[in-house]
Amino acid sequence: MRVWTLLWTLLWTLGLLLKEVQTWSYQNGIFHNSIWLEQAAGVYHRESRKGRYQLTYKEAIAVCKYEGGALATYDQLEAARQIGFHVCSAGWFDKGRVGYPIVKAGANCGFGKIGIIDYGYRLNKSERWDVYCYNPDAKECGGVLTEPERVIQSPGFPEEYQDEQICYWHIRVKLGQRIHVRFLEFDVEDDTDCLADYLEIYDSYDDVTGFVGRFCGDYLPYDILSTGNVMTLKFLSDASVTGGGFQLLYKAVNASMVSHNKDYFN
Ligand SMILES: *[C@@H]1O[C@H](CO)[C@@H](O)[C@H](O)[C@H]1NC(C)=O
Ligand SMILES: *[C@@H]1O[C@H](CO)[C@@H](O)[C@H](O)[C@H]1NC(C)=O
Ligand SMILES: [Ca+2]
Repeated sequence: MRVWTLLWTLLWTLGLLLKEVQTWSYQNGIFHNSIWLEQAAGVYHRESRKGRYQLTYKEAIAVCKYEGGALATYDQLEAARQIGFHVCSAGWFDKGRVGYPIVKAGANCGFGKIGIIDYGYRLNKSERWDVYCYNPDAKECGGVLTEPERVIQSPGFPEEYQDEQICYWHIRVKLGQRIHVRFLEFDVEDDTDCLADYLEIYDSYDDVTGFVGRFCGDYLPYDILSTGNVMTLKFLSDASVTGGGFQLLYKAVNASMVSHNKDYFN
C-alpha cells in the first residue's frame, strides 16, 4: 500500500516537472506559431480571417497591402528566421513562392529540417495558403513581455494610433501565475464586426489558439483573466480612420490566490 502511495507521489512530481519544462521551453519565443518579432525583422505571418490556408496568391498580396506592407522576399523571411521567427504554416511570399520558416527541427513540422521549407514557385496561383508579409514602416510596438506588471498602449499613445499598424504582445509570466488584464482607456475605430481596426486577445502564446475576443469601439472591455501564464494581444489598424487608442494594465497573479471576488488592482 505504502509503495503505491510513494510511486504515485513520484509520478505526480515527475508529471509536474515535465509540465514545467514544457512551459519554459517557450523561452525566446521560438517554439510556437506566429511569434511576433516585428522590431527585428518586419516579417509577419497572416492567415485569412476564414482560417488557415484560404488565400490565393492574389488575395495574399491584398492582405499584405491592406496592412501597409508587401509580400516578404525569401531573404526577408530568412533574416526573420535567423532571429527566431518560427511558423508551422506554409504561406505565399514574394513572386508566388510558398514555404515557411523553421528554427527548431520537429517531427510534426518541416520534415525535421531547419531553414525555409520551400515549396517553390507555384504554377497554380489559385492554390490556397497563408501569407508572409513584410512591413518595415509599422511603428515599433509589441514584443515579448515578461515583467509581472506592465502597461500596454497602442502605438503612439496618448496620440491617436496611425493607419496600417500591426502589433503583437506576447506576455509570459512565471509558471503558476495567471495574467489579469484591466482596460484603462479604449477608443478604436468602431465597426460592427470589428473588421477595420481591432484589438484581439488570446489565452495562449500565439494568435492561433485560445481566442478570447476581438474589441473595437469605445466601450471599455471587461477585465480578463488568463487560464495559464501566457497571453497574446494583437492590435491591427486598416488603411483609413483611426481613434484615440487604448491603454491597459496587466498584472501577474498567483494562481492559488485567484478568487472571483478579489480585486488584484487595489
Ligand atoms: C489550381 O488550384 C486550385 C485550388 O487548389 C484547383 O481548384 C484548380 O483545379 C487548380 N488548377 C489547375 C490547373 O491545376
Ligand atoms: C506569489 O508566489 C510567490 C512564490 O510562490 C511568492 O514569493 C509571492 O509572495 C506570491 N505573491 C503573492 C501576492 O501572494
Ligand atoms: Ca481604421
